[in-house]
Amino acid sequence: MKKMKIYEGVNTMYNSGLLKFKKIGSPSNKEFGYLTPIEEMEEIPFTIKRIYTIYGVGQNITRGMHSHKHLHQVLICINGSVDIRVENYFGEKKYTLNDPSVGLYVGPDNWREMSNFSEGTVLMVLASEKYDSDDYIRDYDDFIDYSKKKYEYGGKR
Ligand code: T46
Repeated sequence: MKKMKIYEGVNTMYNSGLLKFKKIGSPSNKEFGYLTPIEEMEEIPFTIKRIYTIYGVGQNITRGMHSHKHLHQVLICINGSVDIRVENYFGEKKYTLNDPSVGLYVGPDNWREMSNFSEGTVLMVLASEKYDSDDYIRDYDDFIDYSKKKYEYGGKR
């Protein structure tokens, strides 16, 4: 994992926060628009092994509701808007993603919930590992127990 400057959330949360990407273009040149380059180990603090997109989600749907033991991810809302609630042993925080030049880094041991998808939302996720169903903790009580055992006595991250 590469150390990245996380510009929001770093004081309140361990292991998650917003990453601001470069936005090439200018408001005075509306016709050109913008371009946001994203490279692994540059804007993204890990090697990207998998990309998936979430789209076509109904408005009253909540997705996620699990944590990961080892997976690092960056969530980028490339169209529309979605709320992401992240919770870990140290606290919780809610983010609204609605800008393709912003990514939400979510590391291991974070419970995540995605809700309030606007119509047409496309959420792209860059992941540090290939899909592994054994990496998920899908039961909230198991997540709490796992986190307590890992962090309660100042356990290592
Ligand atoms: C996460 C949030 C942000 C695959 O076969 N391959 C994949 O790479 C993924 C991500 C999922 N799947 C299958 C597993 C399930 O049968 O797709 C189905 C839906 O997956 P899930 O219920 O885990 O989807 P979400 O939207 O609740 O969670 C996903 C990711 O799984 C998760 O890692 O952090 O998006």
